[in-house]
Amino acid sequence: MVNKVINYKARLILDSRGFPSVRVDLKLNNGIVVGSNAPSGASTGAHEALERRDGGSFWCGKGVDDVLNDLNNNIIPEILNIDPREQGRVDEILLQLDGTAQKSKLGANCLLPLSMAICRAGAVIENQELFQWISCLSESKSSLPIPTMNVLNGGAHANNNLDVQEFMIVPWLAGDFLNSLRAGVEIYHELKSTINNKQMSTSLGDEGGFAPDLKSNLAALDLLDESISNSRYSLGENVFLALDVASSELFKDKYYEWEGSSVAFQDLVDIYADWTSRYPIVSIEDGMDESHDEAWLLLNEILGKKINIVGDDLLVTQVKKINHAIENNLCNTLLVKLNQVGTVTETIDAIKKVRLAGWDWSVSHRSGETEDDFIADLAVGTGSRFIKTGAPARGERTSKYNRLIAIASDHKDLKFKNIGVRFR
Ligand code: 2PG
Ligand code: MG
Repeated sequence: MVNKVINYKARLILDSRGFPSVRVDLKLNNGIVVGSNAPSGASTGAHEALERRDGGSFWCGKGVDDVLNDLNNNIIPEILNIDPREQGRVDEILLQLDGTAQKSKLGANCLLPLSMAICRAGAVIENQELFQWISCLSESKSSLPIPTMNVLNGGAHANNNLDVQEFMIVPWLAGDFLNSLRAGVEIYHELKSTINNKQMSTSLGDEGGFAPDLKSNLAALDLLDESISNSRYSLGENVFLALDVASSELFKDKYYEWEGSSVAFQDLVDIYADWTSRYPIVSIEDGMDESHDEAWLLLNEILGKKINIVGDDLLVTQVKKINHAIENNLCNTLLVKLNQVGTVTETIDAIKKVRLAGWDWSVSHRSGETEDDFIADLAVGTGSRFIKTGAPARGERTSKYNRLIAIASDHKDLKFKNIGVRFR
């Protein structure tokens, strides 16, 4: 029997911020329906694949009617006769139909949900779980990623006074994903009590972490330290910390707007070095602006031996940018976001590139998410060391953790990633 898509529908859905997004459902000739959703970023990189929106006044300008029309009438019909297991061929056709460097013609929010739905279809036809199929496509060994849970939100994801966008806890109980997840959840609730006891706000930011006003960025690390001390876990032993500064948002006229003053990149490196000497920080993401190579080089030289220097806006999950960073020694870890590049094949190419260079990578959600749990399988199937998918709260975040829980409980043979000796 020839495997193919016999029916389809692209439709509007809402994302976690209440804005329109795109879902693509595909019906296969075995009767099974698969579907996937596009996520949406807020602190986006200048070079990432673009989202296409209708503009105008409906849906606050963020409507996706043009995308849906294109998918339903022009794009999905183009790939109907291809076996969905030919992911590379489908994605190549999508790239040709778009034909632009930044997916500006069709939009990443048009290409990606279709590309992901095709990947799900391939898994169904192969009678495999999605992560197993992704492991075949990426020629990787599957494993369970270490959760990096964003429990304090700032920057563009909250309306508090923290410059740093994400303060993450990294629970790691040797050898066991499920125990580590439990530790992260317990600490999240301990943090809520600690904040409550100080009579500060426990309102949440976009990724489900708390968003209180604090007197400095360092005070956020101290608050995590205090909450972890109140829990049964120990910082530096079975729980670590990670940051996403998202500093492109802070960069103005060659300086960084930091706690009310303009700070030079050398001083910012000193601040990070000081923090990493006080606290067991395993990674700093986007510590410098996406265009500031000189600053990245210094940061990577000073701290790259000790911790993961993660490129998000810097690399935008694109091989060209990754090559530049490898050649110029700008960082040592890739943050993987499917919609920064637009198709599953290009995302896997980016992972293969950094794997060859001996880097780590971390599969990531976006701040605007949906209940689609695709990235959980992407993290497992590519053997990602980390996954970044927000706080263990709110449905669009927990959908990923819940998928990981299902994979971990059903596949006891999967190894939990090692945090790496240099952090311990
Ligand atoms: C980031 C992400 C996800 P956004 O900066 O890493 O946490 O945020 O989706 O807003 O770019
Ligand atoms: Mg980031």
